[in-house]
Amino acid sequence: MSLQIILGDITEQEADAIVNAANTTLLGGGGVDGAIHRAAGPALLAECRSLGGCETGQAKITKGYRLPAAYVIHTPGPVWRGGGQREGELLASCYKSCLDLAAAHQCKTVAFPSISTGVYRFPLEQGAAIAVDTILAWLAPQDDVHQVTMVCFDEKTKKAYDEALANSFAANKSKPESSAC
Ligand code: AR6
Repeated sequence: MSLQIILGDITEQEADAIVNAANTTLLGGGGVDGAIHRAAGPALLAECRSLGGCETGQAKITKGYRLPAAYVIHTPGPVWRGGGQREGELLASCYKSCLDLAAAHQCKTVAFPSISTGVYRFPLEQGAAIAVDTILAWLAPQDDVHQVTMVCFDEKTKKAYDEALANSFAANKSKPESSAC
């Protein structure tokens, strides 16, 4: 079981499942959502149309079509509205819902983008800490998913996730087996 943080493009990841930072319509958009739909091809949108949208903090799964990944797990993250609208709780729910769905589909490798920290303006450092803590807490008691990768699209995002992971290690020195980098 491990969490790794890399710089890269999620559409190129050869994971069992990649996660899409979607919106509640699940009908595509810009950012990583647009990149995933472009790389997967039009059959992905056709399947998404059949799903009836998705609530913020929840997740739905489709096939990966032309992507190297077998599945795409779509999750609408919260739009940042100052922090008083349960944004942190909803962001944690996105990561947990995706991992639960991945495990239910026997996915052993899962790649995430940095959910909500782009167009949805969730503060990067805070979003990274929530992502890392939620993923490590999920990985700790079970081995359904062996490898989780955070795919950061730029250096600034990677630095924030590297720091969040280092902070998590520092806070959990007594539990060194809980993760690896
Ligand atoms: N691979 C990995 N990460 C990427 C890629 C890529 N190919 N492209 C962008 N990112 P955003 P959000 C990073 O805005 O904030 C869409 O229109 C990006 O640099 O894609 O959750 C949806 O339809 C940033 O770090 O997602 C929604 O309407 C991160 O992915 C809305 O945007 C997330 O940025 C969702 O906003």
